[in-house]
Amino acid sequence: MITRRGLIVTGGATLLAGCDAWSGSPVLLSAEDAHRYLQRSINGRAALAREFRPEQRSPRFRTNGTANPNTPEYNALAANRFADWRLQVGGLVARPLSLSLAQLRSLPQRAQITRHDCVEGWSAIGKWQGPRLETILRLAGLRDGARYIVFHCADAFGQRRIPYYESIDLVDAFHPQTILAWAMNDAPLGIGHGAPLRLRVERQLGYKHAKYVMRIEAVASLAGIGRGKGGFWEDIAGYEWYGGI
Ligand SMILES: Nc1nc2c(c(=O)[nH]1)N[C@H]1C(S)=C(S)[C@@H](COP(=O)(O)O)O[C@H]1N2
Ligand SMILES: [Mo]
Repeated sequence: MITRRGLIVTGGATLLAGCDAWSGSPVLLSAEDAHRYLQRSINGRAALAREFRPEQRSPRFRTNGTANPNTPEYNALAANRFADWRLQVGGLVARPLSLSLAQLRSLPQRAQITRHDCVEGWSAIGKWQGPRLETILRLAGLRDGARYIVFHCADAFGQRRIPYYESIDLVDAFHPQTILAWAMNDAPLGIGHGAPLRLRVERQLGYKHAKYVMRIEAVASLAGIGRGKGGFWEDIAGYEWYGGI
């Protein structure tokens, strides 16, 4: 017998009782249905995005949104190949961090070949490498009350020059495929793709994958950041905050 969140498997039949996803009277499920249900609802957000083989990578991976922040500060950092760049980690953390690219490269690394899906309707497969966000958050130590991780970017987008930012919750922050990538297709990230560091949050749409990440902030609430909807596109165009694929 398995009991998890009200799911009870007895012999060949399964009784589902008192689960929020299924209101009304208890439902009888086959063992196969029960298995599928467990996969989807219990592993749901923790499931891995599909990974691909090297030869499945797209020959061309377009850039989208900002292709170069082109501010004096960013240009100065880029001119020095980001040797003076530091990732700031702050907010609700026990130990604020300032990490160089060399330090990020010396942490345990994860590499993954995944498909990027842009909400505008194009996709591309590429290889990404960097430390897991979890590794950095453990170094910094999240304080009580931290619920979201906000990524502040170097670029200001559009004619109104609104700073790009994004945010994710702790489920995605600790997801094994959520990494801060400094390499793409085995080369340092190019400026078009977000140099020196971008987020990969593989279960979500392209706009969540913040490029040009300068600062990471742990917060209790998204109110007071930008217009409070959790991201640049969420604020200005009503995109979903959770851009699940
Ligand atoms: N800082 C920043 N991050 C960003 C964007 C942007 O304009 N600025 N565009 C987003 C969108 S809509 C997509 S689809 C991807 C594009 O990533 P790419 O340029 O590497 O293809 O970056 C996302 N992250
Ligand atoms: Mo996108």
